[in-house]
Amino acid sequence: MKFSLCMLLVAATAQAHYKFPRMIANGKPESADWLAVRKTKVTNSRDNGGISDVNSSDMRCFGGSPGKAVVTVAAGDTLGFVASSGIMHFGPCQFYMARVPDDKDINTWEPAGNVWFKAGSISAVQTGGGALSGNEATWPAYHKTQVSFKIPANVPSGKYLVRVESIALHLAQQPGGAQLYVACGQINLTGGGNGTPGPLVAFPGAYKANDPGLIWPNSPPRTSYTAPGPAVWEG
Ligand SMILES: *[C@@H]1O[C@H](CO)[C@@H](O)[C@H](O)[C@H]1NC(C)=O
Ligand SMILES: *[C@@H]1O[C@H](CO)[C@@H](O)[C@H](O)[C@H]1NC(C)=O
Ligand SMILES: [Cu+2]
Repeated sequence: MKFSLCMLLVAATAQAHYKFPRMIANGKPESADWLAVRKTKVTNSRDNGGISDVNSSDMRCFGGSPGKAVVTVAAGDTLGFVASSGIMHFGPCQFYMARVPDDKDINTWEPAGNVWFKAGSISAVQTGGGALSGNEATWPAYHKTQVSFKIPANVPSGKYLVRVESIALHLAQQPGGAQLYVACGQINLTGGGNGTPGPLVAFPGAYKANDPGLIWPNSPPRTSYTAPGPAVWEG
């Protein structure tokens, strides 16, 4: 009896998680899952689970089999990701980009070291002062089935990995309680500018388990929130 109840809870929890298997470029979602988005490890691509150890190398691309395609997108355009089954937990959703060296294969290049700049962030919105809550008004990404950002126009043309990250805060009352849902899309950026994006950070490395942006106390409720990581590079 106890055993079957536990199994039911596990099943119910698993359904509440999610993944990001397709990009949306030029207004159109890709035709199938895990083409230009590197397939995440089975705990995410099959079981919809997140990452709870921010020191793990999973923080780069969540494992990530080699990619199979590249989407072409122009600087200044909007790039999105499909969240299959929807973003079922509240928290911020952020986008990082890493330039793939010209002489490396975009399908297999490992984005280790300080290679990532933050290109977008959908964070908490203060709706009229007072406490923030775990609802859709505070968290614009919550319950969405797709999320997007505008690629800064000044990013130089070239091959990039685009890392989408949704941080689930519902169990983040203690360090290690936040769940991170991550995936890496592969793009060929055209029409770029001559900016120098930064600051560049590493995954793992950019986040600590006790970062205030990875903690969500129940009481007293927070009145402000800053997502973890560096500022968005505006170009
Ligand atoms: C994660 O890495 C940091 C920095 O190296 C270290 O201080 C911390 O103890 C590590 N945390 C875990 C849970 O391994
Ligand atoms: C990216 O686009 C440029 C310009 O059209 C092209 O020369 C290059 O082959 C493309 N690279 C990839 C990886 O698709
Ligand atoms: Cu969940």
